[in-house]
Amino acid sequence: MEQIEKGSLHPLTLVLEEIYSIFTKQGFSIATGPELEDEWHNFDALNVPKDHPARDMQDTFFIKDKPGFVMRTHTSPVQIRFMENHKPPFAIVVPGKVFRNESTDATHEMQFHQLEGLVVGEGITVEHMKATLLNFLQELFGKETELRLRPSFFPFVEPGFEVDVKIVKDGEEKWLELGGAGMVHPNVFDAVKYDTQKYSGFAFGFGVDRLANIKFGINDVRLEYQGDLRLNQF
Ligand code: YSA
Repeated sequence: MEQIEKGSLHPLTLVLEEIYSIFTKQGFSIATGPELEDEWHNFDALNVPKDHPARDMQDTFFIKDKPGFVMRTHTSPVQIRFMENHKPPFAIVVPGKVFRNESTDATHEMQFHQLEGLVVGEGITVEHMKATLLNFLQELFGKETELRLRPSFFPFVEPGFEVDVKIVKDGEEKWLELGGAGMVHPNVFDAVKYDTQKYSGFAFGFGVDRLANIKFGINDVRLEYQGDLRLNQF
């Protein structure tokens, strides 16, 4: 009888399942939002005005037949959608596919996945952010994993940070950039009519493909979208 090869889960699915387990154990809920997004949620409400150079940071696919709409360039608009319908305190993570009109290479695809996080309540500080991120990365990559925050700019946070992770594999150390994070900007809270005197919060956004590649030793993000059955090995 012909032997039929057994399939297996995609590396992105595997890493996302582990991510959900780590965050739900800590009391986070999982939220989602639309891939076709209006510019207000994708940019304006996130403190990125129409003429702001920060819009150039993300190469946008605009929708010809639907003016005012874009393929979302990041999962951050789901922060706004969630806050429009919920009152603090809460802690969420948001997985999702995002799209950017850019040329591809081993670390860049036109479609990829991000994981957004948002924690809002009274008395939330940058220390809570650092502890949450470190715990997450150590659970995912092991107890030796270290976190590095570098000052950076994202319009929707102040202060903002670039998040790097130190991976130790076979005795070798390597720093890799995972994404951004910071304390939610008061203008973002104003957009969703939260009391900025009462509430504070932190947010973060990581590339899930990058997390999966580190986890499984995959060296080219484009492999994840080609339906290549050799990915079965993970
Ligand atoms: C920052 C601060 C916050 O409080 C919340 C979220 C963020 C992240 C922000 N929304 C953002 O999208 N930043 S980013 O453009 O630097 O992308 C974040 C991560 O997505 C990158 O560090 C990288 O890991 C991944 N990424 C970006 N472009 C990519 C990509 N992965 C694959 N292909 C691409 N083209």
